[in-house]
Amino acid sequence: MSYQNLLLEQPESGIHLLTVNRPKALNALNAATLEELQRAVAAVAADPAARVLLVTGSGERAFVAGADIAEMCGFSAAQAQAFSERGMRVMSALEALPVPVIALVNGYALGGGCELALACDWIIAAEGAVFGQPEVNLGIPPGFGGTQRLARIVGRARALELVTTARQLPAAEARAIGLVNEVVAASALRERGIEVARTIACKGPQAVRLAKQAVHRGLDQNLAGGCAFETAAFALAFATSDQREGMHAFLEKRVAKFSGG
Ligand code: DAK
Repeated sequence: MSYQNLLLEQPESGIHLLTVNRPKALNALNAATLEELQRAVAAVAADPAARVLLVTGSGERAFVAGADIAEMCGFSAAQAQAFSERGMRVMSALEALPVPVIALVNGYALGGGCELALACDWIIAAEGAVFGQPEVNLGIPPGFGGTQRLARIVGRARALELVTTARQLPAAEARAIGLVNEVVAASALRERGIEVARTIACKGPQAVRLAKQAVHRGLDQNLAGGCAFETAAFALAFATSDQREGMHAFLEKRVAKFSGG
């Protein structure tokens, strides 16, 4: 599958690395890039051997500096709606991937770029990364789920401050408010992402998928509903060969060899 604005690689077995690659526009998301992102996410979803997806931006300055302002500038309301719907579909598809998705934020993650990172399961940031929802500077509100996901992650008051003031946060502050899990040197970002992905890739693949699904399903409903889903996921794991392998390996004091079955 060929892409003009993305790179989709597999640095190691089961580990996919998606790079938004429009460095001249600081990796801004135009409609063509969103369409390619949709295809790339679908390709990862269709790979039964996938274990983790890492998402980053090319170059040293930006993860993604937002939706493409030059393209959006002349939109009619109908075009804006279609663009927002396309972006929303991409973010939802990313979030719904069965495998963990980790954003490696290497620079500016602004507007649609911050929203792309928020749609990933968690964020590892380079020391110089900058986060923000500056849309109100342009006379628009966020349009790819930023008002919703940001509030769920950092809480109502912080999200409201960020989306109404357009204040940009350095990586250390983003970590302090729970937007970012970990901050590393820029030179170590890719390797740290692969290291975390490797840790996940050697666990029981079905168990990882079920655990991810349970967390997401639970956050969309009340505690009782979430716990009911967790019970079903737990029971389902006992129909897998990986559960038997994992438990026998523990009892036999050896490393488990998971097959994904
Ligand atoms: N779109 C298009 N081009 C961009 C861009 C963007 N978001 N960000 C940067 N660029 C381009 C610049 O125009 C410049 O291009 P040339 O002039 O070289 O051709 C090149 O990237 C380098 O940028 P700068 O020269 O500005 O670099 P600086 O280091 O001086 O500044 C910056 C870096 C990231 C602080 C600055 O570029 C900046 O403020 N960029 C815009 C950031 C921003 O406002 N992002 C939010 C975009 S709005 C919706 C759907 C979606 C959305 C909202 C609603 N609906 C339809 C409802 C989402 C909106 C957004 O994401």
